[in-house]
Amino acid sequence: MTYENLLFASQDGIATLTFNRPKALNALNGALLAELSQALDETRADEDIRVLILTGAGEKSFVAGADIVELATFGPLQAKIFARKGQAVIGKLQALSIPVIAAVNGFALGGGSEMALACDFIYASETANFGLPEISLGIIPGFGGTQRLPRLIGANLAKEMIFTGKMIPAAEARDIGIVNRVFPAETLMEEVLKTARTIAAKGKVSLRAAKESINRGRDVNLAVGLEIECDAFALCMASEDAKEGTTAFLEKRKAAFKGPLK
Ligand code: CO8
Repeated sequence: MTYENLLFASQDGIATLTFNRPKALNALNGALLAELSQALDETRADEDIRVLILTGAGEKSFVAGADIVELATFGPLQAKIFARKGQAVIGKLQALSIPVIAAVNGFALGGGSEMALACDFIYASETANFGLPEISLGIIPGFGGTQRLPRLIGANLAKEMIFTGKMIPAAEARDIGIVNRVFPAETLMEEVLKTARTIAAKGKVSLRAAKESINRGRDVNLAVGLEIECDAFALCMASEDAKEGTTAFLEKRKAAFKGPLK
């Protein structure tokens, strides 16, 4: 499918979804969110896609937040509907069973940071900046920022970012645990692809089980989390991938994982 506000391409099991409104620094409007929802459905339906990468078109921005031109026209009811729509799409992103990497190539502000936070991890360019500047607009983050950011970096650091609305550079975002790795802008996508290829060569069933265990375990106590892990581990053992992985080790060869659970 082709989109107006997104570029979507897939090769060798790795799909790349590029936010594509560079004139507005890839700001999220209603049309873009609707297309993103469709693209995520397309990703989910395609068994061949093993890893998804999100990035922004142009050199300046990943996503500079919700589209303020559109936002400024909202009354409270429309704001609630829009926030729900954004949360639902970002929830759909987080719920994808395959690994998702955010390649943050510039501004990740407001809804843009919130989008990146819903990915499994973030690689950023040295030129990237992260922030939740909503407070400076007289509003607050509405696409999950008050919830996902404190869970990731702790309440106090999240409060400092949200209360001041200040942007922080990629290196600082890495130091406080928002970003995994920082690269020069020219090599960011190459590095993201390298990691994506490493992941794509692993078993789809075990990747899914690992992701689900971590994500579901994060919101429950340790005992329940360990139960989730046990069940997911047992389920992996029912897969062709587990048979292949263990046999390949014993036969001293590289495993060739095929994927779906039989
Ligand atoms: N929305 C719409 N247009 C934008 C946005 C945006 N978020 N960000 C930038 N643009 C546009 C600018 O208006 C400008 O357009 P034009 O060329 O037509 O004037 C173009 O992009 C380039 O931007 P600048 O000229 O401003 O570029 P600078 O390099 O000078 O500055 C900044 C870059 C610092 C990123 C600056 O553009 C900026 O501060 N942008 C706004 C960032 C922001 O506040 N984001 C948060 C938005 S609110 C949000 O995300 C809430 C999410 C939850 C919503 C819940 C729903 C109710």
